[in-house]
Amino acid sequence: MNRGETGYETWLRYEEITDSALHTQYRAYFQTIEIKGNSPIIESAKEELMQGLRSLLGVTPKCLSATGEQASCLIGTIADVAEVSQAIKERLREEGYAIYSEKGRLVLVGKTETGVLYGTFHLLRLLQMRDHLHDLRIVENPRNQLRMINEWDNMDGSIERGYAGGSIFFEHNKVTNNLQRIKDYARILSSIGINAIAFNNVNVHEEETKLITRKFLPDVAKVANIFRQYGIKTFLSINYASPIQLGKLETADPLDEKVRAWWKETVADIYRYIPDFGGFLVKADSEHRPGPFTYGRNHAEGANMLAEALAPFGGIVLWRCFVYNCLQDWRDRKTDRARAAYDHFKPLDGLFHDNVVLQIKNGPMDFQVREPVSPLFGAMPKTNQMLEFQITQEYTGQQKHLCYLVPQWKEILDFDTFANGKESPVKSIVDGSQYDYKVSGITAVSNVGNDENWTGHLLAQANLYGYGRLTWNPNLSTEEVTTEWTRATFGDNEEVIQTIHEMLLQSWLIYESYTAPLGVGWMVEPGHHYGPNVDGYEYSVWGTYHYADCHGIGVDRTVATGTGYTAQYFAENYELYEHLETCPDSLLLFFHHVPYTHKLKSGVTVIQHIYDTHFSGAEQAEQLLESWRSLEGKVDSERFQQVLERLEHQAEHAKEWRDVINTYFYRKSGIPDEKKRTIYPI
Ligand code: GCV
Repeated sequence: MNRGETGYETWLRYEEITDSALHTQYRAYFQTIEIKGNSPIIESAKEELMQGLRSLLGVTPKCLSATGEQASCLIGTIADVAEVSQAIKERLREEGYAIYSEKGRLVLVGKTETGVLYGTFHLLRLLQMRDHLHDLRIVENPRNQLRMINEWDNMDGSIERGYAGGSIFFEHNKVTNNLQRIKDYARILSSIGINAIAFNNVNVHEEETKLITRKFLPDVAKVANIFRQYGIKTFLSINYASPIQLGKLETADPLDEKVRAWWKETVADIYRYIPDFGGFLVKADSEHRPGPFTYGRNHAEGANMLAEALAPFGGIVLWRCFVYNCLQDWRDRKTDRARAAYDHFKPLDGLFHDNVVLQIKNGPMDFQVREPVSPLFGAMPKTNQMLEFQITQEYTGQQKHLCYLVPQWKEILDFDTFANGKESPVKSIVDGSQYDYKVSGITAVSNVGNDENWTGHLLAQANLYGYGRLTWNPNLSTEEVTTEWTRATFGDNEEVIQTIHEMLLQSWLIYESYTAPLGVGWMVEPGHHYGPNVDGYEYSVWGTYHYADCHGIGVDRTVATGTGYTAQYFAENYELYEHLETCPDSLLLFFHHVPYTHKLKSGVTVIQHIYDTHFSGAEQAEQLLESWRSLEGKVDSERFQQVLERLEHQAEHAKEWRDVINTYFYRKSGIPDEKKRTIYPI
């Protein structure tokens, strides 16, 4: 605890074990180790294990290589470890592993080499959690096939919506030379089970368009080589207009023969450099990006053309459903951005090739602190789907505020879509078990940059960790994931663990309460989206995103009188959201326009709820700071200080949120606070 720590080591800091009984037990198991194989992935596993054990136990175990002597710890793939039982072999799927121990001997087998690597991280985690190693019977398989990270990194070194410094991948319009940092990142990602990455921004500007050319492919290949050693496949975001920009063609029409040929040649070239290239991530026809609409083609035609080029090499297309007209005029109160993804994609079900996956943001809008689950999940049984989360905290405090998103993600994963009757939660759609999807999974926008501690706010590392763990197994509980991260990151002191655990678990609802209660969203400054500005959001050019006037607030998305968005849900959820009586308070203003005097299920009026939550939210932000202060001297000073500064800012900024929002709605509604607290005129 006392060594100077910056946060760079994340949860892989492998703090020394001080309990002597445990130390003795662990040492016995790692007296001698035999690791079968020597491929790059196995080497990564070996390196990690040695580094971990050195740090945890203070010893370097003896490695045996086929000496005939029996090692106390045996590691390898099922092909290399002869003694694995048939029962275990049958239970292991691609990337799965088993760890078992008996009679003082420990065996770790992976179905594949990647399984060995994941198993190694699991084994080290057992030591980090101070678990016993006796009588282990662990068999693990990932629930999701694709467990991915998207970086929104630009080649000039900036990161769109990045809050932890610049890019670790690019600088000065080149791929960075700092490959060690990329390797360290690959380790971090692999430790939580990530197996795919697209490392350039989905908004592909002029320079990034060239990443698929021979000028940059050798450098992209260097990055891919590093990720490969950690079981991670590399993808690239592409510009749909590349045939025009790079190929000097007159069109990028997906049905044009020259365009199709151009993509085929380009893809073949990419595979010459990166033989296991994952494929393309595509943002098309959204926020000024080019796409098939320009040529009167639909998105199935647009995606399939790329899919055909990638298919011979086993590549896939990740096609984003974040397609909407950001400049739409919705003053008629019938036009609705929330409808867009479903309206565009649902009619295309069954038309996409089987190496296309639709990448769908968790909600119908855009990563707000609270919004409903996208109705597209489960609505396309004949089309591969994957879920997109945002780890980077664009609308949730930009890593200056503490906002632990695991509880939010759990709610989304567990949300019952009723797509296939009761018990069709989102997690069962995207893990491919509900429908016969060939490819599916989960992806998320990373929160990492080149800040020494990776995520700016040290505690934001918990979001990255939690994301990976849930993607591996969405059935893990929030408590389990949170405890794991807290222990691995801060050590054994129970008071420290408890305090941080509680802070994390409360933080999402605290952030919601002083920013945007009742599902209203979007009350942020334009452009950078930080800080309160009720009418500020840049795409609300035609008015507001919340329709607040002197009588009421909220967006009427009902079929009866509104935009009809509620009809996009399966019957049970449609009924829930359509009616004021059943709509949950937390999403009331997302679905309904109501007078300020409307009584919530909680018994208070909407306006009073706004005042109350903003006052209490700001107080709770102050309490987060106090909780952290109580840990002074119990957390190493550098990391203590880092977090302290962020929480101090948060507590102040929460007051600004409180005052701006309360003042605005007081002025709009003319209704005073029942509790007569001071609402500052701004
Ligand atoms: C990468 C939101 C963000 C954009 C982002 C976009 C997307 O609109 O503000 O920065 O662009 O989502 O997901 O494509």
